[in-house]
Amino acid sequence: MIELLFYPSPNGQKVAIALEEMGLPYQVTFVDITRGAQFDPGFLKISPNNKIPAMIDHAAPDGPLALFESGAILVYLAERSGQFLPSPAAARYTCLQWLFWQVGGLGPMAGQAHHFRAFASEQVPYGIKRYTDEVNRLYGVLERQLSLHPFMAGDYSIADMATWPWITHHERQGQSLSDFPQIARWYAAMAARPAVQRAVSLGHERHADAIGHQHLYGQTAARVNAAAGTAPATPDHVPPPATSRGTGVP
Ligand SMILES: N[C@@H](CCC(=O)N[C@@H](CS)C(=O)NCC(=O)O)C(=O)O
Repeated sequence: MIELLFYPSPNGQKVAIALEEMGLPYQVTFVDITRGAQFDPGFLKISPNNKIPAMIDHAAPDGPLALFESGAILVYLAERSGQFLPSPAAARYTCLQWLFWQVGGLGPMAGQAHHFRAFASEQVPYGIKRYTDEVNRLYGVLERQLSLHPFMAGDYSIADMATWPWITHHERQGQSLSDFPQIARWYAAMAARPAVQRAVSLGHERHADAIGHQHLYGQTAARVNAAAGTAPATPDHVPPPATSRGTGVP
């Protein structure tokens, strides 16, 4: 059985989509990142980056295997199930390059756009413009790719599963799908898939609130070290005051 350490945010949902699409049996352990559960020493042993998603394959062929980082987890699950990551080299690396594009590009940039546009405790016009523009550029890249292929890497793959949950927040990123008709087509096709619908319904009632912001923003190395028991707590791990602007993760 695979244990998914999960919160219903885009990075958690991408793994839930993969598990549902692959038909792998799994159980969900909710990690409430809005209440600081990502700093529990037991969780940090599995996910030293104090972020979801993480997973444990309790029945892995060589013994229990724990992983963090959504891209690594998606590749593992694709190989475990033999689905959604082609074997021939050209198709495999095409899929991996788009997966890495999401994990290293769209995800972090969209996350910053969410922060500056919806959650920051002060309005920073430069930050808002920089990340809204960069997400817009990335949407343009995705639009061009989807004008050539039905899915990001040709056939439906873990690259699409990684990207789709981030597009659900296009409005928060300052983007309109009417400007990107190929993304809109692809987005609707995935939204209609029962596996995607099951995945996004997982824990959908959970939302970050002002207390959540105290745990999610203003993190430093000192805070993680203190939580992991590797260094004494210092004053700079005290959470900043909550903002009243917006709710949600990330
Ligand atoms: N690079 C990571 C990013 C994961 C990530 O940002 N997770 C967020 C939720 S979407 C999180 O756990 N945040 C908790 C925190 O920052 O303390 C991945 O792809 O798995």
